[in-house]
Amino acid sequence: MSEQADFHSGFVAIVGRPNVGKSTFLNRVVGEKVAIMSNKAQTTRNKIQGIYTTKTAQIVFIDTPGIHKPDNKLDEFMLSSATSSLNEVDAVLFMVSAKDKKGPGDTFIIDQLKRVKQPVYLIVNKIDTVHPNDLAPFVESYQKDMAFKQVFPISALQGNNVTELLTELERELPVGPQYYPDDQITDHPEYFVVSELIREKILELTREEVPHSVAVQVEKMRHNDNEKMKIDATIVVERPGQKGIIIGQGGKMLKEIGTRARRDIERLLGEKVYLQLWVKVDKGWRDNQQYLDELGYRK
Ligand code: GDP
Ligand code: MG
Ligand code: K
Repeated sequence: MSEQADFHSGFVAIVGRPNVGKSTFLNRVVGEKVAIMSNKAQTTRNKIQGIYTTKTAQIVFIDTPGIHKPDNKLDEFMLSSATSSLNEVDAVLFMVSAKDKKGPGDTFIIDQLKRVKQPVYLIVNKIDTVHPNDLAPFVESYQKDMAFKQVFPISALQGNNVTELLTELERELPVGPQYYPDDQITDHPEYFVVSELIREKILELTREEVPHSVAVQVEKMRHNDNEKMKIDATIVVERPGQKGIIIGQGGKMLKEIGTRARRDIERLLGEKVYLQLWVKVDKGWRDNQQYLDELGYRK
């Protein structure tokens, strides 16, 4: 796919205290089916929660759990990986509930967000529950703590102002490719989630050495003779160096990616899986339309 000058895409993280309405928002934006499916695949960090695709843009929403005051070592680890992931996305939505007073939980999140270089939007959800006059002082109580790129009062439940927010995000995201096929999500959700789980392990294990643009194509998923689900998937990278990193010394890295991905896929599908991974270099894969068609990507 040649990157069209008018197609924007990128990753948007949603953070906020429990019950502010993050899932409700995602369900409204991407459709219940996808959001529920992703919850099933809930595993580690940076779970993709939903993908919003139009003719001109693709917004990939990422859930960022673990942003709360740590009280043990695991929490600390979760927090540091969560905050560092906030610098890898293109924009951050900080969602609060107009129904609830600002609490220590919000203040803690704000302290983390102050260190984020990406644009941070304040999303004031549940405006259907408050009097319009109360909105301004509520917003000010947050704005005195930090500067937000923009403030969006919304009702995820009723839909108010959600379209406007999506339009702003489309504009904010850089020009880029359509990372994910739109049809595969609904037609073959398991293919999509499986490829996502593999991709997640690659990014998790290789850190910054392999870019987010790495593609994973699930070629086949079928039961073989001994009833095990056999999955073949190809990891597509742009440079031989990246292939080397993914394979690792003596194939160690690829094995680890496969082991971790298989565990999550088995949990997702509820059955034993035999996972075979291949790595392929395609220098211009993002420019090659025929190849992208094969992968299920759209122009
Ligand atoms: P999450 O924990 O941040 O994912 O929050 P949920 O999406 O699960 O929502 C928590 C509760 O708030 C649910 O009962 C939702 O129905 C409710 N809720 C979410 N958005 C709104 C809204 O815009 N208005 C109202 N009145 N309730 C909402
Ligand atoms: Mg939720
Ligand atoms: K998803």
